[in-house]
Amino acid sequence: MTIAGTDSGGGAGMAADLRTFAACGVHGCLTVCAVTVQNTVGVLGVHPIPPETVAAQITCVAGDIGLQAVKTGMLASTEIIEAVVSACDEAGIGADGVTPLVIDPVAASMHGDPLLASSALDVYRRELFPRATIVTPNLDEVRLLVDLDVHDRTGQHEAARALHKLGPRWVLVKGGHLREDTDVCVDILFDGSEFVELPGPRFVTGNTHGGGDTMAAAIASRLAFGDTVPEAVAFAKRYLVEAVRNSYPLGAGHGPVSSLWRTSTDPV
Ligand code: PXL
Repeated sequence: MTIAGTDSGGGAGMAADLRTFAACGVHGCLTVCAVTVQNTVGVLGVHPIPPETVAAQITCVAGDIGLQAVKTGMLASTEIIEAVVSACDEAGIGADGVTPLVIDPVAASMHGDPLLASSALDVYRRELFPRATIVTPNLDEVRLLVDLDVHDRTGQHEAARALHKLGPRWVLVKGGHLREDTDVCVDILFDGSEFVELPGPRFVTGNTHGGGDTMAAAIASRLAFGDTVPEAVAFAKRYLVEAVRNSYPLGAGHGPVSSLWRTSTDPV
């Protein structure tokens, strides 16, 4: 299940999650937290869903279909995060339950438009992080969450340690925003004791809209099949590299990564 927001431009958020689930062979369920009015140029409006409606979507699906893995994206507000936390606790979702929980701590769009109330950071850290199987921040989200400016690999390690202290079982500090790496993009996976480096090529493209969502959805997909966290993350890295390699222009702004690079357009 994805617990996230919609992007009317179809590039990021829940649309990217569901494409990724489909391409990874997973049936995706959805809990909508917010509707964004958005195109490739920017976010024109954000409309949160009532928190009780958010919780009800999780509860009714968990009680009928059952959930093998859950990922969160845009959660919008403190009240929605609290609703997600209590519905997840009730359904056994999260690191202490039976269902793995991937937290992609979405705070802003590529254009810097806010997708999370700044007052919600506290409840994110306090309530959501301790329940996470894995958190997958980019470097902008690292700055907001633990107040660290990361410029190099050592900084990525320091950020992973600081984030791990907030309670998630695993931390993935993504390196896409690291300017000192000109040819590579290195993500760092940390379980509280060992660092694993995941190197990949860096592509020169502005079409990376939805990249973070796609990576977290690919991790959740593999966790749903029973992969370990390092296996799921290694798969997701390979998956995202191809999605960025196959990204495409759209509209006047930032185009999306291709979460459907594995599927065929040949007629049946
Ligand atoms: O890529 C992060 C993201 C997540 N969810 C929604 C978004 C975005 C980025 O724009 O719009 C709804």
